[in-house]
Amino acid sequence: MDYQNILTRREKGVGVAQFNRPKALNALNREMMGEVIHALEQFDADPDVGCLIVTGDERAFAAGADIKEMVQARPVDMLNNPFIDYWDRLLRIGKPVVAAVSGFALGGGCEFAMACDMIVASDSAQFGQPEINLGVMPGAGGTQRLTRAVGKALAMEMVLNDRRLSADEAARFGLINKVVPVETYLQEAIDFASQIAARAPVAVRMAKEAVNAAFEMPLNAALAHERRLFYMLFSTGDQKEGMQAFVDKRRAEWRGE
Ligand code: DAK
Repeated sequence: MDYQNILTRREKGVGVAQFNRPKALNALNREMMGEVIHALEQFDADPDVGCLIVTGDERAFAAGADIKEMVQARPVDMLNNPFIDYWDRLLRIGKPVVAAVSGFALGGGCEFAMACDMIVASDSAQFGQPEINLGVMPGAGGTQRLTRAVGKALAMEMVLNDRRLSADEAARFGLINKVVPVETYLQEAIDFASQIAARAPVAVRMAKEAVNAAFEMPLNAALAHERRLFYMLFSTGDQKEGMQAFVDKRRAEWRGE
């Protein structure tokens, strides 16, 4: 597919998809969302890629869904909009997805980052759900993922009163994994992702699924699910290799099977 709104590249076993509508602060329009999800699905199927990154540019990860596309929308237009289906497809990506965030991560941009598995942010990043200023509210997970990450008190302030979080605050409140200098944030995110990409691929995938189950299942069911995934990993060559390598005091060589 020939992308018009994103850039892609592969580095150190990491597939990078970059929003590329800088003049609109990477506002998430239909085309760009379609392209980024397509690119992530391609990377997910690529055996040479072990971890994925979504990023924007220094000034903006994404300043939200494209407001200009929504001004005249009726409920039925929003319902028929493929926008939310793209979110569901993002959640079906098997490999870990890291959001490398710099600048504005607002509205749908913040929701997109939160739908990823981990967030590495530059020290200039700003997280917020300003939909209230437009007479609406978050509609792609902002009231739910944010609340689970930062707690009710702060989530209420952010959603009801456009309270923004700096990168340091976001780290302190558990929304993101780490804060790095803006000059090197993408490279640091790639290094972060490449460490995960070098690990046993099937175990990484199952582990991601199990951690995410903590947000979606009751504890008993999630524990049972975790145990089944754990048992299943004993059918992989990587489990034999990993444990034998430990016994032999050598480095394991993962084959992803
Ligand atoms: N949409 C469209 N264009 C945007 C945009 C956005 N969200 N954000 C910025 N831009 C455009 C501006 O219109 C401007 O374009 P021109 O006027 O030059 O053509 C350009 O980017 C530069 O922006 P500014 O001139 O405003 O730059 P400043 O540095 O002064 O301000 C800002 C930066 C990020 C503070 C400001 O641009 C801003 O407040 N932007 C809007 C932030 C926002 O309200 N985001 C939430 C959007 S609503 C759905 C579920 C969820 C959603 C949608 C559907 N479904 C279930 C179907 C999500 C909705 C949202 O995200």
